[in-house]
Amino acid sequence: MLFLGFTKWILASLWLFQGILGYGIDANEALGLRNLTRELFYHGYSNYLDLAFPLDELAPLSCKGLGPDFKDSHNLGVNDVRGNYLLTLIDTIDTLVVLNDTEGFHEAVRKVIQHLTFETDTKVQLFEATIRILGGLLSGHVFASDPQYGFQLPGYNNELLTLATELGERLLIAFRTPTKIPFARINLMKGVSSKETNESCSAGASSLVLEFSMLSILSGNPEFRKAAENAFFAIWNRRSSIGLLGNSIDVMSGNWIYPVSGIGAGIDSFYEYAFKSYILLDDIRFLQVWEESLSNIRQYMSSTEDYYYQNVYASSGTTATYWVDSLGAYFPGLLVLAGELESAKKSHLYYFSIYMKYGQIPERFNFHTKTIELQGYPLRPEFAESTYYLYRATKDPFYLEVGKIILKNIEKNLRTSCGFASLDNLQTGVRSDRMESFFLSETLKYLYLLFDESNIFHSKFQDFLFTTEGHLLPINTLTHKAVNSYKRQHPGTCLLNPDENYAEPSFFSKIASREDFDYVFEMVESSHQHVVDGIIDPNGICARPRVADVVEILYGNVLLPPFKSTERSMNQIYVPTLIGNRIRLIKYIDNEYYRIFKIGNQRAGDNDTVYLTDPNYAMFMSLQTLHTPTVSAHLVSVNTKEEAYSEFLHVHEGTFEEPLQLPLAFLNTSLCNKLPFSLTPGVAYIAPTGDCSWLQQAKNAQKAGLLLLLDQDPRTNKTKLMQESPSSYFFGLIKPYVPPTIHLDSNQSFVLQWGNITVQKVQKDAPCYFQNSLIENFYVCETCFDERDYLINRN
Ligand code: DMJ
Repeated sequence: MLFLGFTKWILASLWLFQGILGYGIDANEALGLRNLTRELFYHGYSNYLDLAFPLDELAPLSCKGLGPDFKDSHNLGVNDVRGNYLLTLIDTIDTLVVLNDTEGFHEAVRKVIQHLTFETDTKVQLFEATIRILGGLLSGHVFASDPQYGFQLPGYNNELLTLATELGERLLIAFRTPTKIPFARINLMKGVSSKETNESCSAGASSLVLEFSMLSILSGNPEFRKAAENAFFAIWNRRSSIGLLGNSIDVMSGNWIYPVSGIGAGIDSFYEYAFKSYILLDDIRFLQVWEESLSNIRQYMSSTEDYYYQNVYASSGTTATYWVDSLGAYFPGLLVLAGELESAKKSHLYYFSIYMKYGQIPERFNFHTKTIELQGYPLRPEFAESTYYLYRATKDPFYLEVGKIILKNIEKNLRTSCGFASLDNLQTGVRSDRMESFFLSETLKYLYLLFDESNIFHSKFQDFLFTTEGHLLPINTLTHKAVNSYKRQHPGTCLLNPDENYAEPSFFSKIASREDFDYVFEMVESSHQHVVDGIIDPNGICARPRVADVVEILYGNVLLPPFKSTERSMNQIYVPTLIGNRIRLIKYIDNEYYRIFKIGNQRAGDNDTVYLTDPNYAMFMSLQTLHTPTVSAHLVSVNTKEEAYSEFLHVHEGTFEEPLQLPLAFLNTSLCNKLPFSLTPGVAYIAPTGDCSWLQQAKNAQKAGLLLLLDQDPRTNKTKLMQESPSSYFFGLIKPYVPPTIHLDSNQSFVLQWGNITVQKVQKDAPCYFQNSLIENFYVCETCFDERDYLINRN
């Protein structure tokens, strides 16, 4: 009861924000949200200073300070980050700059100078010490020292840089391994213990380049950059034959310990630092790593068209786990930075749909069972971070709305009397007494920037880069010169999609009106009616569509409901009958073509293919049916609703009434790898058993052009359906129907083309007759369109 109760409560609170998506947030409201973010920040920060400082973290339920767990050295979740070194203060230092709080910033710098010492007997994680402490100190130094930004501290004598250099020197010891891959943990006072584990995660060992390079640039000592760079490439050079990194590695031998690849926990910031190091240092080698990585991510990890990315075995690229983690929500932001805007939007939508399902993004969400695997929410920033990047790139008000939902949810559900609590279990609402430093360093920083259009980092000082902990590092000739010998301009690389590079704020959401908006929610089995409802203005005050550009075609008796509804399977739409089905078309920008944007109840996007499967028109199929061995087949397509692995594959109801007559061909390679050739239409193929999952084989078969998947071995009659890997299946390909296209010819007549069948022209507003009389009573009218339908499509 409690379980459901809390979820409902969260969702109920989200309902407060319904009805506004798509109307935009005006400047006043954005200002209000910015100020609310500011208020939340100071609630957390002042309480930290009053109740916790100089300890590392604030305990938001017991209202006290927290340092390392000295009693239990194995408590890594705590000891990896709390080094007894003013963690929250240092991590927060440049958020004060972003908030334009000069006095607060100066006060913070003075406190650090007065209290910080690294002569402390604590063992910390190299990565955490680097991104939170070193990053914070370096960023603080840049603003305290350089007058051009307006935050210079009077009397400042490079103390933060001196402290950063001291920390860097202590950390350098961890890099002394035969592989140059650093140990994951180091005692600040004593160095690396002889009993220290050899295991380090890839992200932890490799994503140190930004901070260490900046330290070299500012201190003049090249050793820091060299060490971090060696570690980065030592990890990269151990990628598998298909270009994938493992999750954790033995720093002494260089052998992978957990050879599973992904974009989330354990590897995440490797990719981030590949691309960002290229930006900061203008070093082409990092760009090459990023480009190769992205291509491999897309090939092996991307599920269902870039909406989410799964963990795969590094050696084979086959599925290893069935969850996405909340850390992976940074990836859309990184994709934006790298100019991959379309993929970024999709991936962000996927996380958004999870967010709306639970009112937070759980640590792990199982994309197969569509349930939570790890229940916590420790105030992480990644989703807000990506939302921020996407807003800067698109200026789509949808992202402001998302930010507003995140912010209000934090305020309503996570605020305590002295700070902000994490959630131990986001479904029961059980809280934990912890406010990680990244909440002030990143989560609220990104939200503040999201709402603060006039922030100096959006105008005068755009040449800054956020580290993985959200610390601001300047990009300038100094950083670019640091690796002069590699400096090269890479042709064809841009930071943003050129189309949207100069995005202006808009009142309407393009994102919320995408045709895949519902689809992504279905992928995670989330209800979002309250979101969609808000897209459409019930009072009709939205921009009006161009009426004449939308037409509707009705077949047969329009009073009859469709006999069977149209069905979507991924990017294919099956239309079981034309009778009574409405097809809506919208004019292309070039004014020559109409594109179908809705068929029956299905919205059709640019990448969709429409298949008419109306048995009345079976003649078309028989024209292409070939003869020889008989194979019984089930029609299989992609579907998101069924059980088991059927988010990818779904057996349509009923087999073909008549067994298909198809020539058989045998493949000598399994479908575990992508076929190097395309399958021939009209031929059924038998593939040998592969040792990867059935799902993987089916996906590869689909890429090769498969329309039908046979679940039955015609020789043994053995049916193996919907089982997990590895198993033997048979794949066939036939193209009994080809997609119809409709366009307007030079005489302003509609033309329906259906494969190589001769089609008749159809006069507008007149009944039409096809040559073979298969389609009767074809009507076109210009006015029967529904404004709502138009508004939820993107034209
Ligand atoms: C932050 O400390 C950093 O963003 C890091 O890269 C991983 N994620 C945490 C917050 O979730």
